[in-house]
Amino acid sequence: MIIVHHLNNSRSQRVLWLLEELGVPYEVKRYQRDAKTMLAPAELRAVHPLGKSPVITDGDVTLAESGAIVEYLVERYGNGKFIPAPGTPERLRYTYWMHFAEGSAMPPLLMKLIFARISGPATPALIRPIARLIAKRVLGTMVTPNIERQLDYMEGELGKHKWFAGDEFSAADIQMSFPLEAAASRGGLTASRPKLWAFLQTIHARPAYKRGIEKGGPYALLR
Ligand SMILES: N[C@@H](CCC(=O)N[C@@H](CS)C(=O)NCC(=O)O)C(=O)O
Repeated sequence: MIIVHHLNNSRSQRVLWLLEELGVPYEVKRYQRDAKTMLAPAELRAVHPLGKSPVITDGDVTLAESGAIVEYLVERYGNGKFIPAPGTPERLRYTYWMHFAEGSAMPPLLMKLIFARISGPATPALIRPIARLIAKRVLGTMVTPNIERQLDYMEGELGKHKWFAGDEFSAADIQMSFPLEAAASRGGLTASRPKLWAFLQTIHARPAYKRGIEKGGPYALLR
C-alpha cells in the first residue's frame, strides 16, 4: 500500500491529487507544520533524512521530491495515463514543465515568502527597519521581476496549448499546479493573466482534485 506522508498546506497535496486521478488506493499519514516556524515536525525525518514533504513509501520504496514521486507514480501505476508518448514534442514539453515547476518556478516564490517573513515580526523590532530595506531591495531588483517574467512566459505558453504538455491533461499539469497556486497566493498572479487563471479554475473543478483536498485537509498556501 502506498503511504503519502502529507504535511498540511504543502506540495504533497499534488501527490494526493495525482493518486486520486489515477484511482490507486493509498493511505495518508498527516503531519502538522509548527505554528510559529511553519517547519515540518521532526518525526518526518524518521521517514526520510531531509524531513520534507512529500515523501511516499510504497513497499520497500521510500521516495522524496515531488517531481520524482509524480514520475514514479505515473510510470508504475499509470498504464500510459497522464504521460505523452515517448519521442513526441508533447513528451519533451512534459519533461520540461515537470522540471521547471521546482527548478525554476518555485525558487523566486520561496524567496518572496522568506523576505516577507524577514520583514515581519519574526525579526527583532530593533533591526526590522534594516531587514525591511534589504528585503525591499532584493524583492524589487531580483525576486519580483523574475516572478513576473516567469508568469508572462507561462501565460504565453498556455496560449499555445490547452495544457502545459499539449492539448491533453498530463501529470506535468499536476506538478505545475503548486507554483501557480503559490503565485496566486503570494506572487501576484491574478485574473489579469487569463490563461493561468483559467488553468487554476479548471484544475480546481476536477473531481479528483476535490477528493485530494478532502483527503489532505484544509489547504491554504503560505503567504
Ligand atoms: N523540491 C522539494 C521541496 C520539498 C519541500 O520543501 N517541502 C516543504 C513543503 S511545501 C516542506 O517540507 N517544508 C517544511 C520544512 O522545510 O520543514 C519537492 O518538490 O518535494
